[in-house]
Amino acid sequence: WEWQYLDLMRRIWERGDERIDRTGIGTRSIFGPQLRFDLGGDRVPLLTTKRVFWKAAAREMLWFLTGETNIRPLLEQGVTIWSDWPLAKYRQATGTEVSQQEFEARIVEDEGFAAIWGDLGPVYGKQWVDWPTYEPAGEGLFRQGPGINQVALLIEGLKSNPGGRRHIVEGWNVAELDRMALPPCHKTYQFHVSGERLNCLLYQRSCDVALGLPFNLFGAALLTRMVAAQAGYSPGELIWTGGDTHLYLNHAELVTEQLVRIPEGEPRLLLTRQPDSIFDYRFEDFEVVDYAPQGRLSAPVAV
Ligand code: THF
Repeated sequence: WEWQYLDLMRRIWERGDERIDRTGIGTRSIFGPQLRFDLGGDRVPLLTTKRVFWKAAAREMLWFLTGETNIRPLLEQGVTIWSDWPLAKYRQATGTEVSQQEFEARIVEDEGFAAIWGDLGPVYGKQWVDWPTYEPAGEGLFRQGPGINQVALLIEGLKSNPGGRRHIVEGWNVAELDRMALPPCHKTYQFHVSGERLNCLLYQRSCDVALGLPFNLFGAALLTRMVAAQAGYSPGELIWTGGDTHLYLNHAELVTEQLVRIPEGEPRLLLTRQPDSIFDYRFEDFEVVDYAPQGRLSAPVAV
């Protein structure tokens, strides 16, 4: 399958249209590609043409499932992929040139500081497990109702109504977009039962192919595996569809190097324990085997 990823990368680099994006860095971009992977036999879409830090992606996925939106628990586990946005905000608000390391250390050490500067707003986790509701409170007023746990409802729905066409987890809460540090990129997950197998279709509105996509694919595969295990299905197909699917112009070196590499091996993802609920997985429950990637390729993240 990895050739699908590399072909996508080549297509964007050679034929994408160049445009100036929100971050000002500039991208080459195509609209609406699709990738498909069979998750059967424990196979997992993990790139072998560079080392992907799947452990950070797994910790990120577990963090989403807790409903947490503060980067502090991620930093406590050494995961720094969400630091850039709060850091940029802090630098802008205070006019200080604090380093990323200093900022991250302060978030970990100082709970009050973290509460103010570490929160991303109502992003993925909040919408997934605690989507806000409103109830009429008389005289045209509304009060907050109980939050909706979309993930819990998903598992229930998959068990009780396998033929359903509404098995969706949605991150795009229109009313709250302006309070999010970043509106969700991997915004819609739809699940589909086909016989004994559970398929997942992920729609990602905007995709950083070099840095984000390897994480997002692994994360979606892991989520599908957990959902399948909890709802009693075997893993089926993962279908990824991108909206604006791009390569940043400052990722040229990574792209050029990765495109001469040849995929090798077939990594597998093992879920070694079956907890009672999808919310009870721990990082230690995941194991990746047969993963011997080629060397790391680093590139700057656009904020
Ligand atoms: N914004 C942009 N511009 N790109 C993204 O990939 C992205 N994300 C999330 C939100 N906004 C985004 C954040 N996820 C890395 C990986 C995933 C990210 C952000 C950054 C990254 O830098 N990866 C490096 C280093 C990883 C590490 O040190 O652990 C890598 O080489 O993979 C897409 O969801």
